Amino acid sequence: MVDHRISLTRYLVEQQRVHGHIPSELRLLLEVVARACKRISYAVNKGELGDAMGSAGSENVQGEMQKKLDIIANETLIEANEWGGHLAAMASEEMEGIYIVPNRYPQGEYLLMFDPLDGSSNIDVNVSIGTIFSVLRKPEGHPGVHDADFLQPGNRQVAAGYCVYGPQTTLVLTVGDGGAMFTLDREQGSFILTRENVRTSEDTQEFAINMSNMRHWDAPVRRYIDECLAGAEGPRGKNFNMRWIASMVSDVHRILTRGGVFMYPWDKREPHKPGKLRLMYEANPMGSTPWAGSSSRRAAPPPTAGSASSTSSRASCMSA
Ligand code: FBP
Repeated sequence: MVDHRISLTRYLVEQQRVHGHIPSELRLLLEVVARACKRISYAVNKGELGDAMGSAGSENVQGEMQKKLDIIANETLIEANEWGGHLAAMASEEMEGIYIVPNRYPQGEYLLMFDPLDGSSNIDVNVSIGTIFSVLRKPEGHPGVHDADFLQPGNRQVAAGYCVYGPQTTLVLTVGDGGAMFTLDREQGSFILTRENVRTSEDTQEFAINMSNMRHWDAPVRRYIDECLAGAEGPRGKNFNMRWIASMVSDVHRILTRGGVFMYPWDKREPHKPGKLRLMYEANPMGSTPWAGSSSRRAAPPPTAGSASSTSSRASCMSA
């Protein structure tokens, strides 16, 4: 029986050949990232049977205790992507500095940033977690690759996405023309297209924020949530529900699927810190996936050396 389902490979080939959205090098890079996510999905799915649960006994650059799976996921992405010739370097939530592709491999023109396993606090309790990734072009005009090459504004991303490891393994990505969702067919071992031209619904009845931090919030955030909690009798004239999975990748996937607002605002607990979530491999890729419809970005020339922009943000908020 002919399988008319569209695989990730076929979808990307059509994005390249039919729509001219992506060059072949980027297509091949995205296929390698997807393969790495598939391997991470198998490791996560094994749970206690895979000797990958629990703490790794080490801290990452943010001072967070690393889980064994954080390190496994990080190494899986590095090993899968370093030899293909698509990348110049990588940056990860689990690594202190950038990882420059070793000279024994061909140097590519792209930069890959990732949060290997987002929602780490949920790893040991069988709640959905995921991998988040963002792709930039390496600035032209200077040899080698430097930290500053990664510091580009979010609208310079040439591709972005995430993979949720939950009841299903779902890969969501954009190459600049709307988002597409793929579900992992475990029997076949391939990602199959399940939703295309994904757009988030305009309206919402749900907000996602860690309410236990309310006493530390700034007044505008407090007022917005108070208005939602006031429900139909309040200024917004409708009832809202609250959801908080504490895995941003899963909260944002829900919002992409049925609308909502996700917030992890700055708060007074650490006033010097701009917020908990990282701009380059959490906020930028998750903020871009649903809305990447504009054609302008594809025409943008590769950035030149020194075109870095600031990366600090005060409040992370993604909404319908
Ligand atoms: P990491 O797990 O990658 O460190 O990400 C941060 C995160 O887990 C987000 O996924 C989630 O939204 C948030 O922290 C949960 O924070 P809190 O535990 O304060 O609710």
